[in-house]
Amino acid sequence: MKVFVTKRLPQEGLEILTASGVCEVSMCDSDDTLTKAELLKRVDGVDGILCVPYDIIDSAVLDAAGPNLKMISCFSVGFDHLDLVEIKKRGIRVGHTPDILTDATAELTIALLLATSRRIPEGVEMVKKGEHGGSLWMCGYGLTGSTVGIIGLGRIGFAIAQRLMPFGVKRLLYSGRTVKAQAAEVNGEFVPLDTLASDSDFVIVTCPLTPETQGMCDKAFFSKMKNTAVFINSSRGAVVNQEDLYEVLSSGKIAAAGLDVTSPEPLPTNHPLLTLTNCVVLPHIGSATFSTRGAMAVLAARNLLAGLQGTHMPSELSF
Ligand code: 8YV
Repeated sequence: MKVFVTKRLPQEGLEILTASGVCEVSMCDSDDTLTKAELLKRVDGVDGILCVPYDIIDSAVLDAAGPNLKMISCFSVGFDHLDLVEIKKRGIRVGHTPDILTDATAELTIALLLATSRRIPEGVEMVKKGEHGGSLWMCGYGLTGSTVGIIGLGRIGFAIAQRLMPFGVKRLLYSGRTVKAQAAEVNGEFVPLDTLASDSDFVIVTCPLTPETQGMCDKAFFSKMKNTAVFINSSRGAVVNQEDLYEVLSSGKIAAAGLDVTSPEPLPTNHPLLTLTNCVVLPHIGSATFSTRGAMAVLAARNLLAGLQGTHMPSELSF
C-alpha cells in the first residue's frame, strides 16, 4: 500500500511507518505547506494520507487520490480541514491526535495570556530601546481576583481552567453547546455567550472551528466586552473576524489580544494586526513541544497503519 505524508514528520512517527512493512512511504520532505496543485499530484493512487491542518482535504483531493484511499490520518486534534461529508460518503476512516497535546496547548495558552496581559513582548522591546517610564508605565492586567471566560470547555479549555485556578481567579465562566459535568472541578459557571463577553476580564477561545463558530467573535461580540478585557485565541483563526478585532484593538474598545492562531497562517507580514502593540501574535505553536510533537507523530502513524489494515485505531474520529 502507498501512503503520502504531506509534511516532514518527526522521526519517531516516520520510523513506525517505514518499519511496519505495511506501506511504501512517500513524504514531502519539507517544512513548507504544499500547494493545492502539488497535493493533488502527490496523492494520486495512495491508500493513506497523513496530513496537517493546512492541507484542505476536499473532494478534489479525494478524487485525485482515487478509489484506493481508505485512511486519512491527521497530525492534529482539529479536523476542520477535512470535508467529512465527502469522506464519509466514500467510506474512508479518519484518525486524529487528541489528549496528548492537551497539556502543551494549555501551557502555551497560559503563556500567551500572561505575555499579552502583562505586555511582555512590548517590555522586551523597551529594554532593547533603553526606555524606562513612570509608575503607570507598562502596566497591564492581573489574573488575581479576575473573571475568566472560556469559550468551549473541552479537553484543552478544561486544562487551561485547571492551570488558572492557582492564580486566584475569582470566577470561571464558560459557554458552549452543553453544560459540562467536569466544570464543577474548576468551579465553572455555564453562561450564555453574551454574559461571558460582558462579565469576563479575560476571554479565552478554545472551541473547535465549525460552521456555528466561524466568525463568532465579531464586532457584536467584542462590543459586549469590557474595555479593560483581554482576548486570547488558541483554537482556530477563523473563529475570529480579524477586521473587527483590529478595529476594537486599535480604538481601545478592548485592552489587548493574544492570538496563537490566525487566518491565514502564516499571517502576511504587512497585516494590520501586526502593527499593534496590544496584539501578541504567535505562529500556531500550541502543541509545539518536542515530546508532544513526537507523541503526535507516533499516534498519527499508528492510526494510519490501523486504518490501512482495517484494524482497531488508537484514536479514530467518529463522524
Ligand atoms: C497542529 C493543531 O496539529 O492539533 C491541532 O489541531 O492545530 C496543532 O496541534 C500542529 O500545529 C501541527 O500542524
